[in-house]
Amino acid sequence: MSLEKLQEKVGTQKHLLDFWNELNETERDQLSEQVLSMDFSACHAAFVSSAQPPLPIKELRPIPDERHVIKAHLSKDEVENYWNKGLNAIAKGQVAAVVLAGGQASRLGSDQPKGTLPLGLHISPQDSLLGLQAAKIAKLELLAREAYPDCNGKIQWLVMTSKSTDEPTRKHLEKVVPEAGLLLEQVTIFSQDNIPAFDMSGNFLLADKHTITTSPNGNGGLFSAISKYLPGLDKRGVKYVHVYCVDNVLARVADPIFTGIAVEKGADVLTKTVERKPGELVGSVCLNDGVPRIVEYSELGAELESQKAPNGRLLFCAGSIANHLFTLDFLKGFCTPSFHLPYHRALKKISYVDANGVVVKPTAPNGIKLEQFVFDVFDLSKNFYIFEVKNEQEFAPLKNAESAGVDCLSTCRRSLANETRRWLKESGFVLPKGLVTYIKADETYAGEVFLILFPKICKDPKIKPSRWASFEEAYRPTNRDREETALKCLNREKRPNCKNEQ
Ligand code: UD2
Repeated sequence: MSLEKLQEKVGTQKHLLDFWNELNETERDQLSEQVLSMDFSACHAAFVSSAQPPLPIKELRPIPDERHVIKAHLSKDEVENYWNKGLNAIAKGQVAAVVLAGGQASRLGSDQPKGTLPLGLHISPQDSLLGLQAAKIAKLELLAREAYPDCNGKIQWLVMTSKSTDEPTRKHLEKVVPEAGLLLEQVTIFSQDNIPAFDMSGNFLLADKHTITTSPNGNGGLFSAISKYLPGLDKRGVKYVHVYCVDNVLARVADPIFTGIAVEKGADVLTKTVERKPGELVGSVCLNDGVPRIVEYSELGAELESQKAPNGRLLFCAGSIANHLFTLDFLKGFCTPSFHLPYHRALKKISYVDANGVVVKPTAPNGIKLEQFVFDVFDLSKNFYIFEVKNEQEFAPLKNAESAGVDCLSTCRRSLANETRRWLKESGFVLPKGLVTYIKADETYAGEVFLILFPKICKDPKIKPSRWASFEEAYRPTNRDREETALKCLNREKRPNCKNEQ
């Protein structure tokens, strides 16, 4: 490609070619290829339009009570009914899970993708976020097969990466997917697009003399990137697509209760929330002019942010944890390769090559990255629900380096250990104080381990399932403990079950 042609293509961004004469053949090829692959006017238009808030605020209201399912308010039977409906959908192969793993983990400061980092749990294959998720999927498939022996549904797992996370994520999945007992065929890895980064005036930046700086186009880049896989999912009979962030160590991947609510309510979009407390800087799910959306803390304004409802909770109490469920029909309604959402601006410190060819590492934000947000499609929903769960049971994200002291590796481990302790306690076992234990995800999905294992153990004392080992090592229940739990389990098993449900 001649220099003249490239100059024509870059238009006003001529500085991108300032170092052409210094580049070797390979570097010239790389820069030419990047320039030719970019739509300069579309990028410029995205920069200009992102100056305005993507979705202007009109009138904000909370999600009405009848569309706000609160797990803590459900009876045991209701929970079980939703669980059974979700498990039934899994058994029929109707559920897919999509993990958003394209983020650059800049706050964590790791050069390895978050999903692949060792968590320090020392249990293989789950000692990474992706490993843990793979094991949960395998466990759910097993639970679904046990409940519906005639069905052999697989959960399709789609992993969205980006240019920088793709290769290491693929390598890691090649290892943990078979270890967890999943088939590589049920995993689809695809990459979202990148978009150029800008200086404050809208000029493109050079990362080095032959590379234009780009970054992933936000987790809302999912919808164009996934579009080509939707026909395949449709063919397999998938109806429900769980979309969640890679960084939540307590994420209940393909949660049957979540899916069960979508099945029962006929919801096309459902999002998990946790109760927002005063001053918490999280986005709130609400209605804007009657249409569902997430507003930032700053967009709510001081008055609405702290306003209380008659029940004593915050009026805007639905804190978003980036955990959504879409029906496949909903996605099929708008996902195309060229679909994009309005861009949001994020001010960032972006290294760049200055006019002298020197790489500058700024100490204060000097540039703008554009991002689409996955939840900006909520306004397309025709039947929207929120499902409120407990923060400590389902949300412990890995966002920061250890020095931050919050949302870091040690807090993730602590949350997982606390949740394990709670599961054990609910099953009648109290772990000795100070003892930290984790139950492998192939032993339990969300604490139901004892329902499955104890009746077997009690009926046949010779059975010592190997998957029981980690718990046995930590705490040896007495026979009386076992009998009591078995009794509870057996009583529970007498409830009408879902085997014939279709
Ligand atoms: C996200 C949510 C926020 C809140 C919070 C809770 C969005 C836009 N924001 O904010 O509402 O619920 O999580 O933890 O969802 N990712 C990609 N590609 C990208 C950028 C991000 O796949 O281009 C993934 C990333 O790997 C992660 C997830 O999206 O799994 C969330 O990204 P984040 O950590 O940048 O989002 P955060 O914490 O600002």
